[in-house]
Amino acid sequence: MFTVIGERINTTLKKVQAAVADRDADYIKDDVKQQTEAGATYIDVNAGARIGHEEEDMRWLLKVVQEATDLPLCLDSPDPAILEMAYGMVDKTPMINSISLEKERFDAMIPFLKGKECKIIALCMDDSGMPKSFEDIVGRARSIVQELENIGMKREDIFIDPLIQPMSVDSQNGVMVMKAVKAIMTEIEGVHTTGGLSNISYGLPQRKIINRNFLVMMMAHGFDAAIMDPLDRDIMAVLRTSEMLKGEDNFCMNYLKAVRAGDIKA
Ligand code: THG
Repeated sequence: MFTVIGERINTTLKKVQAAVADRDADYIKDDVKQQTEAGATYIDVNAGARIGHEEEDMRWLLKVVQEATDLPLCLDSPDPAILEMAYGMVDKTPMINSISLEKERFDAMIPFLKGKECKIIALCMDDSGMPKSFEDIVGRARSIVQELENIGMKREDIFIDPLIQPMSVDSQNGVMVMKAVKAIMTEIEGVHTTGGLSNISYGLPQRKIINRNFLVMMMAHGFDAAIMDPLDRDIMAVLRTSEMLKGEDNFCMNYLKAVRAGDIKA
């Protein structure tokens, strides 16, 4: 089954930022309930946008979000200290977003991860910056999987984020990441791939059309998890249809169920 990481509890979103600043728990809970209802697998929680408030905002959000859903959380911060605090506050085995090969971040995350029960998103980022080629992405994926397995993490708990970069920046960014996903999913058997889907459309008009088409193409290359908006009904319909077409929906049962529920409709 495809993993849907619901991206909406993120203080870069203006309404979420206002709700967090006002400690408006009802707004947050309503959004989380809608994402849960819409078929999210994890709820991403990112409190990074109010500079100087990340720790208190993250604490408050984790309490409120867990009151609204039984889903596990995806703890989203570049700061290892925030991730460690957040890990201690969750009831269900979380996904940690993220570790990378950047030395400072890597060295702080490894001792914390050792022996912990969790899923982990591993970014194909190192101290030289964003990947510039297919080879960069796949090489970094191999290194980080090796490092995580060395501390006892299971391959099936690792979600490689190849770092989806905008088409508006380079017209080869789409094929670069799709080819890399295919290589990672075939060469590193058992690992998962994920990433912020909407990065692909940044800077272009009609972003939702781009995001939907990109999701189909990524899934055809083996992409099996995405950080995305589960309240976009059309992208969820595209997702369920692609799963069915990939042979991952026995007797098209989930597809037919979604049609009957009115969730897939031309
Ligand atoms: N990889 C990993 N984690 C990530 C990202 C990634 N976490 C953060 C981000 N990228 C994914 N999360 C979001 C959350 C919300 C939106 C996009 C990505 C979003 N953006 C709208 C936009 O860009 O137009 C609206 C912005 C606004 O309203 O201000 O909704 O890549 N591992």
